[in-house]
Amino acid sequence: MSKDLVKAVSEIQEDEALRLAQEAIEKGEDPLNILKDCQKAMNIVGERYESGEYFLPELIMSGEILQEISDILKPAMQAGSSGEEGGQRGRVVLGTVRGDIHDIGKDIVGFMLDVNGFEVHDLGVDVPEEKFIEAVKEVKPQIVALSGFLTLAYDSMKSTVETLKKAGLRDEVKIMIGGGSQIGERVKDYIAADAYGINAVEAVRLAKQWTHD
Ligand code: B12
Repeated sequence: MSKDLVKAVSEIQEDEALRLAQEAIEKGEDPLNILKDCQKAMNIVGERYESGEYFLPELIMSGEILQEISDILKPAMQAGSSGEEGGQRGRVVLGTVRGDIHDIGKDIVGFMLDVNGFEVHDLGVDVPEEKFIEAVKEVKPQIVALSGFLTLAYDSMKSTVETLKKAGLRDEVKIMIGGGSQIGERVKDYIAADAYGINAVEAVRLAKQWTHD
C-alpha cells in the first residue's frame, strides 16, 4: 500500500510518518493495513540496526513513532471491533516476559482484545514468572497471553509455562504467545504453549475461539 509510510517510518521521519498515517485514516484506510506497513518499516529498522547502519537512538525513535501511530489508529480500530464491552467474553492475563521490555506489539494486542469484549489484565513488561502465577490465581483468566521480541524471551516464556505447571495452574488456562517475527510452530512447541499468533487480529481470533460456548 503506502510505500511513502514505510519509507517515512523506516527513515525515522517522524512528522512525515504521522502526517501520512493521519491522512490514510482520514481517507478510510483499514488501520490494520496501516499497521502492516509499520511492521514492514520496523523490519527494515531492525535490519539496519543489525547491519550497523542504525544504532540504539534510531531503534528508540522508531518505537516512539510507532507508539504515536498506534494512538492515531486506535479510534478506527475500536470502530471496527465487535462493540462488546466490559469483559463479557472472558479474562486475559497479558504481559511481556522476563528480560524483555518491548511493549508496542503487546499494547496493540491488549487494546484489540479489550475492544473485542475481553477483560485484559496487562502486567506490563519484564514480567517475572511469579507475577504471572499471582495474576492467574487472582484473576482466574481463561487465557494467558505472553509477548516477547527477543530470542531470550523464548526461554522466559518456557519457564513461565513450566512455573504455571508446577503451580498446578497450566490446565486452567489456554496460553498464546506472540511478538518477534521468528515466533512460529517450532517456538510454540518449544515453549509448550497452546498457540502462537502473528498479530493482534490473530490474538483476538484465538481468544474468541477459546472462549465461545
Ligand atoms: C522498537 C524496537 C525497540 C524499542 C522498543 C520500544 C517499545 N516500547 O516497545 C527499544 C529501543 C526499547 C528496543 C530495545 C531493544 N531491542 Co529492539 N526492536 C524494536 C523493533 C525495531 C520494532 C519492534 C516493534 O515494536 N514492532 C512493532 C510491532 C507493533 O509490530 P509487530 O511485531 O508486527 O506487532 C504484532 C506482533 O508482535 C503481535 N504480538 C505481540 N505480542 C503478542 C502477544 C501475543 C499473545 C500474540 C498472539 C501476538 C502478539 O501483535 C502485534 C500487533 O499486531 C524490532 C525490530 C522488528 N523487526 O520487530 C527490534 C528488535 C526486536 N530489537 C532487538 C534488540 C536486539 C533490542 C535490544 C537488545 C537493543 C540493545 N542493544 O539494547 C534492546 C532490548 C531491550 C530489552 N531488554 O527488551 C532485536 C532482537 C533480536 C533478537 N532476536 O533477540 C530486534 C529484532 C532488532 C534486530 N533485528 O536486531 N527495541
